[in-house]
Amino acid sequence: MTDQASIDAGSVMRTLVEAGFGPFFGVPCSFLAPLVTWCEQNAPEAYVAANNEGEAVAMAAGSYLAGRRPVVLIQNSGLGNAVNPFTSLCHPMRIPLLLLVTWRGEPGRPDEPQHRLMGSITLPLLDLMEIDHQQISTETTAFREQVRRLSEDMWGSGLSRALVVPGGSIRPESAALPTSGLPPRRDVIAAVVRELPDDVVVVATTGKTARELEANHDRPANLYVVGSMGCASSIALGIAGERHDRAVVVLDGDGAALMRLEAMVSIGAHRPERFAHVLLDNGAYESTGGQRSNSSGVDFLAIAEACGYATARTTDDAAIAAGHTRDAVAGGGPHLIRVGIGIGSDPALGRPSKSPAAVAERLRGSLAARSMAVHAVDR
Ligand SMILES: Cc1ncc(C[n+]2csc(CCOP(=O)(O)OP(=O)(O)O)c2C)c(N)n1
Repeated sequence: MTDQASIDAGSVMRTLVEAGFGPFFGVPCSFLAPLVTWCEQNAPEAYVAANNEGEAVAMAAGSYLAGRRPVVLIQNSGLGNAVNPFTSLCHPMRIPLLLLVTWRGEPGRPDEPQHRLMGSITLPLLDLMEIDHQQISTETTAFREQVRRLSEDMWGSGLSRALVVPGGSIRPESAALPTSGLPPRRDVIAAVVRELPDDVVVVATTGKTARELEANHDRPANLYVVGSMGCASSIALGIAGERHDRAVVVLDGDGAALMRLEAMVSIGAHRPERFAHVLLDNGAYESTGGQRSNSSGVDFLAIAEACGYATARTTDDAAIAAGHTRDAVAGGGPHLIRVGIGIGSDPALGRPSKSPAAVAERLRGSLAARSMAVHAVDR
């Protein structure tokens, strides 16, 4: 258990930059939100938004080769995406990166179930990767000394080093989220899901999409992908591949879709017919504090078409999105429906009440019940 002492984001960034570190490559975590927001507001050129954590490590490695002293900012769940470039790129090439990794699921602190296992293996995993680590100092002078020593050690050894960031270590700054005239995620989810038949499987991506679906429209054919960000559309494809009798809708986010863009290639290649890929695009990682994603420069419709989706449409209107989804589940897919949504959600939005295992088992039950009926008819 750690205490709640904290250091402000500006002190962290200024100390690192004064010690020669930068640029910063990352994928947000709410524990790191103050740092990313500080960069967006004060030094946008210093922060490079990666689409997944492995990419952040690889870009940082390139930046080191080009003469910089890069820093990687990620959530510990994203260590799973970063293991390969750390172990088979940075280690053999002796490319030393400074890693600021959060500690979701820290033993002894309450957190979500998807963070429990990674929380308990975060430090051993860093040990296995030969990345020496220490907890971030939350006192300004001690932090400066910590960075000075780390820096000496890293450049001497050629090995990466990590500062582990428990919840609350870096002080949040009040960051006003941008507003737009676009519909909130909650309204689009309501419009899309309300009219779907009960047997349509709905797979919701990590973060507030899954939380809003559970809080407002819980049903047995739903799956809440609470962790494994970016995997929702692949899970949906896996279900659709087995169950041609069931329509599948995936409620995706722009950040999640970009994290595993390869999923669209597979969806286009396998062409599930009753498949609606509803991409809720707010241009941000809203669930972790509204940091900018790379989606503003991305034409998801063109990507879908190039990957082999049967149709790709875009709208900023909840009712039109619902109509497109209704059409899509009838067949002729796969279909992409990109929906422009605003940033923002209900501040009182709760945490999931059901365990991930219970939700998965319930969906399996829903699929099994129907499959026995299908087999009975077959016989
Ligand atoms: C591998 C991994 N990296 C980072 C996170 C932290 N995280 C949870 S939700 C989220 C934002 C998702 O963004 P998007 O898909 O655009 O949906 P939005 O929150 O904007 O609705 C992030 C970065 C995570 N859960 N897993």
